[in-house]
Amino acid sequence: MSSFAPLSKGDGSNDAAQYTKFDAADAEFFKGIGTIPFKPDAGPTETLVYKHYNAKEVVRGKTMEEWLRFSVCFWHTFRGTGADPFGFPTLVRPWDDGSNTMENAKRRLRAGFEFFTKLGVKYWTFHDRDIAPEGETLAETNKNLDEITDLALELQKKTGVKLLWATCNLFAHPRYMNGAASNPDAHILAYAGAQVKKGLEIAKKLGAENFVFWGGREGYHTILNTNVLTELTNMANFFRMAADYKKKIGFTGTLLIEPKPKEPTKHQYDYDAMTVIGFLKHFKLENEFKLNIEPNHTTLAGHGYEHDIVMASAFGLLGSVDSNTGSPDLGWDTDQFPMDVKNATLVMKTIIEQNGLQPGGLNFDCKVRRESTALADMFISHIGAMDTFARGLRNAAKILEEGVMTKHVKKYIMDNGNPTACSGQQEHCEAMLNYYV
Ligand code: XUL
Ligand code: CO
Repeated sequence: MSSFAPLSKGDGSNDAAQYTKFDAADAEFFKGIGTIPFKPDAGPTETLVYKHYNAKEVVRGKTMEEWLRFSVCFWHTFRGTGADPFGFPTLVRPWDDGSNTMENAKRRLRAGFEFFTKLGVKYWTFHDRDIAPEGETLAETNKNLDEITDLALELQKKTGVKLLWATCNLFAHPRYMNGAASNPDAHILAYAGAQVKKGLEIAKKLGAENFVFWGGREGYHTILNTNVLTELTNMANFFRMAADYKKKIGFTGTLLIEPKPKEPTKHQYDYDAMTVIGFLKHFKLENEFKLNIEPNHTTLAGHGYEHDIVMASAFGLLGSVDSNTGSPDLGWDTDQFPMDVKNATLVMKTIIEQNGLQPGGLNFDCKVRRESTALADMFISHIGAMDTFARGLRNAAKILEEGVMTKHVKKYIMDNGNPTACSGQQEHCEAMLNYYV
C-alpha cells in the first residue's frame, strides 16, 4: 500500500478518458487474455496455460479445486505499485489513475473480478483499506466501505467468486505506529476496536469464510519503552472482544491469527506458530482462533519452509495458508510466488493428512517483482504457483498412497525403540522424497 501514484506514461495519454473508458459496463481490463485453459502437453514457453492444475480432476476423493482452494489477494495484485524503499512505482495499470477516489476503487474492484474469473480462482482476500479509501472521519470511511462492499457483493454473485477472508489494516496509518491492539493509548485501542467491528460486519455481509488478524505493529522496537506483559494482555483482551462480537452478529467465519517474527517491528509478538499457540492457550483463546500460516514469515523466524504449517496442524490449529515464499538468500519478506515443487509437496502432505484446509485455503499473499511490469505477468505468476501446488498435491497423494515414507517413520520406531545410538537416516528420507518430486 503506497501513496505513490502510478507512473505517468509521459506521452500525454494519462488523461481522464484513459481511465473512464474502464467505467463502461462492458469494459474489458485484460484484453487479449482469455480464460486460462488446462493444457497438459504445453511446452516450456507456454506460460499462460495450466500444465498441471486441472480444477475438476479428482485426487484422493476430492477435486484439485477442493484441495487447493486458491485465492488471489487484493493488496499486492491490485494495490501493489512496485515501489520499494529505494525506488518509485514501476507497475502501470491502465485502469488505475492513482487517486484515492471511489471511482478508482470501483474500477480496481471490477478489474479484480475479471482477473479472478479469467484465472479460474474461486476465492479472494482483502484488507478493508485495500478496497475502499479511508475518509476524514470513521463515519466517512465506513460509508465508503458500505458502498464498495455493495459492489463487491454484486460482483461475487455475478461471478461465483467467494471471499476466503477479510482483514483490517491496523498497521499502515500513522495512528498505529505504536501498535493497535497492544497500543498503550486507549483512544487508539478503541479506534482499532471500531475498525475491527466494522471489518467483521463487512466480512459477514460478503460471506467471508474466515477473518484474519496480522499484528504488524504489535511488538516492539526497544524494550526500554515497552511493558510486554501489559501489551500482550491488552492484545488478548482485544482478541476476546473480537470473538465475542463475531458471535453477537452471527458471523460464522473462522478467526485466524497470522504469525510473523519481525518486519515492520523489530520483534513481533506473534513470532511464529508455536508462539501464537502458546499465547492462545495461555489466554484461553484456543477455541476461538486458528492460525493463518505464511511460509515466508516462517523462514524469517529461522525455520524451514513447512515448519509452521506442520506445527499448527499438529495442534489442530492450521486454518489457512498465505501461500508464498521468500528468497532463501535474503532476510526479508519478499512475498514471492511459490515455485518450489518440493516445498509445495511437503505442505500438501500436511494438508492431505488433516483432510484439507476448508474453510481456509491457499491464498497467494505474493507480489510480482517490480521489474515484472506486463499485465500478463499478473497471470503468469499465479499460474506458475498454482501449477506448483497442483504438482505438490499429486506428489503428496502418491507419497501417502504408497505409504513407503510414512511406514518408514513407524517402522523406525518399532525397530529402534531402545535408546541406543542408531541412524536417523535423514539422507535416506531425503532420497525417498526426491523420488516423488
Ligand atoms: C504481511 C502480511 C499481511 C497479512 C494480512 O507480511 O502477510 O499481508 O497477510 O494483513
Ligand atoms: Co500474509
